[in-house]
Amino acid sequence: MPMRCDLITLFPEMVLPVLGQSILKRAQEKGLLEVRVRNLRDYTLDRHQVADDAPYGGGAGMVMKAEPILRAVDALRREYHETVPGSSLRLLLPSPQGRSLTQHLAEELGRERRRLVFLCGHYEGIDERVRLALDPEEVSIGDYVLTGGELPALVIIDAATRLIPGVLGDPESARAESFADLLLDFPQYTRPPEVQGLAVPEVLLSGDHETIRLWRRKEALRSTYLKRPDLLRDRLLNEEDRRLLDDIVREGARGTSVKCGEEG
Ligand code: 6GU
Repeated sequence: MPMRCDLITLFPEMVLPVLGQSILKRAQEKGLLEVRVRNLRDYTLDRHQVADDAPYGGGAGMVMKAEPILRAVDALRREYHETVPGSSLRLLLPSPQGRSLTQHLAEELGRERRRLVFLCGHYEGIDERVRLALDPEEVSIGDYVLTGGELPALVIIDAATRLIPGVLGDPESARAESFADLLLDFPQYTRPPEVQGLAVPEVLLSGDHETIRLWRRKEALRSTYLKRPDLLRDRLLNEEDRRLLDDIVREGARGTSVKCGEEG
């Protein structure tokens, strides 16, 4: 079951190149992700295809008109109702006023069977009647202001797509990485064995899988303890994690790169 998305935007050219690269591209080729990008201008009725206008009450900037967006959603409903009777849409409105995007929400969206329809606003905002008429779910990607919903929509799609089984080559990688169990990543190294006098920790060359597993777990805990202690605060640690963390605290804050021979 692929994750199905529709992006409604005034700027298709802002999102298409991103969807055509790397893992998002491969996920689509594998049939695990489907993204359709709709140009909002196609849902205007006037000769000049105007999708924005000055705000009532005055003030700077432009406001996205409600009707083209409502018409676009209406067209999607009809279109998908024809192909899959009873299928419904999950309307998402990227907005700094929304609930925060978390790993938990990304997982949920990756499993969603309904189509995800992203209503991408731009400029000073969207006519409030879009919210009143459609009651979309507002999702924020952080406490800062962006120029539009296109980049957040891509961020949300990216975060959800990499969690779909089969998207990443190794099923371990989605799980082991940052935040999957709410720990930061352990440090990674690749060839050559030395770069500007900096060596690869010897344990990683040892071939001893259990020792490597413990080292990585410890470094993930260390990185989290040093950089994001809030992630450890209300977390139940198992016996092994507690022992590793005790070691880390005793060793003191001395960065994430641990020289070999200093272990145990
Ligand atoms: Cl989701 N949209 C917009 N337009 N700005 C944002 C945002 C979303 N999240 C943070 N800033």
